[in-house]
Formats: sequence, C-alpha cells, structure tokens
Amino acid sequence: MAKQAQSPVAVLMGSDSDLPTMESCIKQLQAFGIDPIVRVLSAHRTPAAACEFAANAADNGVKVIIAAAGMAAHLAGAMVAHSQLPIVGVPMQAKEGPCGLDALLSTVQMPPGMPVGTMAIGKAGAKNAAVFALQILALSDAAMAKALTDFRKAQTEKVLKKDAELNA
Ligand code: RP5
Repeated sequence: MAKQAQSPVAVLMGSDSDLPTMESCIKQLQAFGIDPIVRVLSAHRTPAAACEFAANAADNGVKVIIAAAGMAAHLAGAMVAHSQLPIVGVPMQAKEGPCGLDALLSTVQMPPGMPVGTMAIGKAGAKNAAVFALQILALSDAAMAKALTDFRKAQTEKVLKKDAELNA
C-alpha cells in the first residue's frame, strides 16, 4: 500500500461525485495553511479500506477526520466506530433523494456515546467543516489559533464593509 500522506486533517468522501461540493472544504483548509489528506472511501463500497483508514489515522498524525457522504450516509459513523479522533460529518446532497435530508439524518442521528459533529448540508457544511477542524486544532496550536482569529476578523470586516457600502 502507498505511504500515507501526513496532515492533521483528513477529508474523506464517499464518492468522487462529492468532490465538487467538498472543494469548498479543501480550499478553506488550504487557505488556513492546512494541506489535508483527501481520500475517496466508502462505508458501503470500500468498507475494509475505510475502517483501516480510521483505525490507523491517529497513529498517522491525523487529529480531525472530516467525512462527507450522501444518501444513507454512514461514512462518518464508520469513522467514529474505529477511531477516537473527533469526526466532523458533512451531509451531501446526492443526485437522487430528498435534498440531502437523508444524509443529514444518517449522519447526525448517531447512537449515544458515538458522536459525529454534524455540519449543514452541502457547500455551507463543507466550508464549516474546515472552520470547525481549525477550531479543534487551535486549542493546542498557536499558529492555528492565529489563523482562526485572522479568519474571523476578515469575515467581520467584510460584512461591515458591505453594510457601509449599502448605507453610503
Ligand atoms: C454516497 O452515495 C456518496 O457519498 C455519494 O454522495 C452518493 C452517490 O454516490 P455515486 O453514485 O455518485 O458514486 O456513498
């Protein structure tokens, strides 16, 4: 098996059809200076590889796993079943099905004791997964804490600028 790339954040998705949505997550992580591990792994189609990834993630230096999947979305649940790392779930809106609500419920409704931090459906959730991962890393890493502070400040300034332009 190929040597695993090193990063504190792994972005997994159930299908390459999720990639256009998860680009929002990957780009946001890169803007924070984090080059994530990116893998297509499925709880249903590649269960052994998905479980192996989760079981070895902490030893490989991963600190947060972001798992995106659509339909009966069990990828994030499979991660938490095999890893004690914080798992961030992003429900995908698949081509078929009820607007991502299927994936939202499959991701969020975990049994007690096995939580998945579940984001919004789609691109908003993908971006928030990156920010949430940064918030976790920022607890123990000064550079990450600064990246978070800078991001929040820039976001605030952007909105205030729009408000000022609207009222000029
Ligand atoms: C899920 O099924 C994937 O995460 C994807 O959102 C959905 C459909 O997959 P494809 O049929 O497009 O590969 O496992």
